[in-house]
Amino acid sequence: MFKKVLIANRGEIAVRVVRACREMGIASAAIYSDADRAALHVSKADEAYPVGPAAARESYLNVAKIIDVAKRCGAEAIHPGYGFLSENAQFARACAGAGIKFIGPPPSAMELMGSKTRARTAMHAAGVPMVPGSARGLSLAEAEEMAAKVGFPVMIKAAAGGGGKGMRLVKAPAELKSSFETAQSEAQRAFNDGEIYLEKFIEDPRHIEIQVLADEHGNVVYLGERECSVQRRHQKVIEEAPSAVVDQDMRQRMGAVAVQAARSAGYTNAGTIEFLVDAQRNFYFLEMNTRLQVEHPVTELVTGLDLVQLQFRIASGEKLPFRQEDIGLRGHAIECRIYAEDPENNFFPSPGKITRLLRPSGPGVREDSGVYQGWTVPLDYDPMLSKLIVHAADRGAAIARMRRALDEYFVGGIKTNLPLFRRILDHPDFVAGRIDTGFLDRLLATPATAVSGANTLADIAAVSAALFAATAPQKNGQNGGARIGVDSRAQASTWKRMARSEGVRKE
Ligand code: MV4
Repeated sequence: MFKKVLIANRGEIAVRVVRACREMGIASAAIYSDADRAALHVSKADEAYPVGPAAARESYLNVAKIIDVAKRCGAEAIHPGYGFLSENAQFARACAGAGIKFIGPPPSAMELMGSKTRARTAMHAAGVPMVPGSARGLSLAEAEEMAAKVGFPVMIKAAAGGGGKGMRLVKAPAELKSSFETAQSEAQRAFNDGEIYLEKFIEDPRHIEIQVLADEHGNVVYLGERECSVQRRHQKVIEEAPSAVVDQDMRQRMGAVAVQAARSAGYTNAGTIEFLVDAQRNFYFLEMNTRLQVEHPVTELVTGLDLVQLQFRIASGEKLPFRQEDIGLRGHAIECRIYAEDPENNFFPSPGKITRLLRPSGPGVREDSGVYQGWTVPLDYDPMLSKLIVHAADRGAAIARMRRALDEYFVGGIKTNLPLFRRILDHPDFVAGRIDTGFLDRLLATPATAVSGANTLADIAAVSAALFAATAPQKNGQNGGARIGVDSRAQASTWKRMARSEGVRKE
């Protein structure tokens, strides 16, 4: 096993990787930009090294600097987290060149999956089900021919894109030429690669992905699926495992396909195969993510495995410590991504100082956070603050547990998307598992109806009292915990409860 690992990331994922290091007796080295001197991951790691200015390009994306730090501090391996350099094959090559193990797949597999057309060709050859369309880049004339063959509507996509970048829906033949030309020039500008391919459009699909693990001895397993359909602008908002539409038979078929995809790509370490699932529950390969993903904890909770520890074991040359038949799924897990953004103002980022932080805990609650009370969230990076993850016996119990945990969660000083989650978790379609990639846009298109009893003078008084309670210094010998006048609403908010106990104290 490695003695020291450098973590080339920040925020909650850097903290998550430090925790795995600590449990495995591996020394952890953090890096930080000028904006992150006081960041949580810096204080959690055993060592921390500055890598440059706030701008990611000059710090967290500075390949030469990061490799230099790793060499100087004696790290034998680099964990890239997600985002930043995690899917950069050149970085993985540079690590290898410096004699440092990159904790992830071989650069060749990263490059294959980085080109959507190369990936489609390879996956098609491996027998992976595909949305009907082209495997390679097309000229306009070829695109017109292909569109006529698969039928409208179609989607044109940039080969170098992914995650929704460089995509266009084309509803009718008359629109194809201009859409193709704009998509091509956009892709050329954004990715320096104008290659375009075409697929039949799947209407309101679900996004369901399969987690795989592959060791360096040819063993590959799948760890079930994650349902990731609740998203906005290609940013996932809630993920869960298992999916309400995947039964044991479908899981086994998707898993076998994912394992075959990973094998044929020469894949090692942790990876994810994304699928589009249509209304008839047909599944189609979308892309492969060649990194540990944000939403890995839901898989950890239902499998009981530690994916980051397994990444370290795989990267150090160990064999997978289990076989497919040893993997079981237990209960249901849901994750909410807590962002510093304002749902009232088009989800505009809302960085700033966290003046008050009350975190949820208790049975079945996990919070993977990158922040602390008193810290100022910088505006230079993705504004995700933490991930709130719950685990319970079944989906209904997990939803109830998440509502309870959200009630316990309070972030003061900045706007967060916490109020959005209550709306989602109360929505009849979400509760029934009727979710697809259009769910959240549809929910956001309907104005937030006032919760019964909200916005009254009493509520304003309650909120004021809660803010007082949250910021006033605690008096000795007072717990403020007297409980009278139990609310008929099963889920009284933290604010209301605090306001009530505050009222009791003053009487
Ligand atoms: C599609 C599609 C429908 N039909 N392809 C969006 C992200 C990018 N990786 C692929 N995406 C889509 N591709 C065909 N042929 C619908 C989407 C899509 C989507 C996919 C996954 C998760 C969220 C999404 C939101 C809108 C559109």
